[in-house]
Amino acid sequence: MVIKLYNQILEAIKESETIIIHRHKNPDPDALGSQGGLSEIIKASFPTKNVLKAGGPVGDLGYLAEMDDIPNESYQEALVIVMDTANTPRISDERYSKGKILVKIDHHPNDDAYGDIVLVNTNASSSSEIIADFCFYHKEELKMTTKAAKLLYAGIVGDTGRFLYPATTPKTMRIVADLMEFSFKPDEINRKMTEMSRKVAQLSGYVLQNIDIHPSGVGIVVLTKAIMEQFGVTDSETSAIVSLPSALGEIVLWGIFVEQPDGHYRCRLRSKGPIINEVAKEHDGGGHPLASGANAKDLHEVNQIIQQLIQVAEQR
Ligand SMILES: [Mn+2]
Repeated sequence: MVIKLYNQILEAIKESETIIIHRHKNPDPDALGSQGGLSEIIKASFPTKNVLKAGGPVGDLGYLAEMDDIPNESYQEALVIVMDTANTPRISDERYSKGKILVKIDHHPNDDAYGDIVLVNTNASSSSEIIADFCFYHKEELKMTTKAAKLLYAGIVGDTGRFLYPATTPKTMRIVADLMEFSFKPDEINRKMTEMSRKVAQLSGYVLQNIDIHPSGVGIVVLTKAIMEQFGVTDSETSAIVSLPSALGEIVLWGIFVEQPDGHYRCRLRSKGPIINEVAKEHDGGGHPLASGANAKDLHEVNQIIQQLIQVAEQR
């Protein structure tokens, strides 16, 4: 199944002069790594093709990939490939639908199977792993480069939490080994990805001191606008604290609720075992069974989500 899709996608790439690669909003290293990695591979393999990266600001991840300025006309005959994005509202740059052919490549559950070609592999740790596998499978025609290997490595490290999460498989490690044969410096990437600003370090201290732990094993962190202001951090900087509660043995699953400028809460849900994406789906979200995102319009809805999480934890 996957091999057939690999062939179809390679054919679509060969037939297109312009290839525009999108990814999700608020990009993480896997979104940028898979987008940038695929872009580098296509450029190296087919130097005459026009390969462009679409999407909004990349925050403090500019060391991975920068976006291109893309005129509307470029979409007319373009092959559009969307990386790492489960559903269409999450795609960065709405022009994704303006191309000739649309391809979805992702590892999240395929609830929204948009696109003419849909390659979704939920067994892959990351979209970057899929792109590396795609490239190595077609190694006669697709060229892995040092820059692509570095980006894909960063994406895999990001989505596996440095190989800590259960999505890390023997295949993930084999692919990582092959990527490490290229001459980038993995330790440098690891350090960059672990690095935090002083204000995020201080916010981490706050989170560990103030996390609420329900007897069922649910960890709860609510970051209001006032707290964010106190630490001088933005929403995108809070991604650094999402995995912190995992270190506490008594926590089984947890929610991080971050108030947004318009007053709604962005919710990140994580679990060590019990399935939490069903809760996310009921609150304008979705994602992996053990790592999902949702949105709550106010604190009342945040409390509803917390009650649902407690139910999930108590049912296990
Ligand atoms: Mn991903």
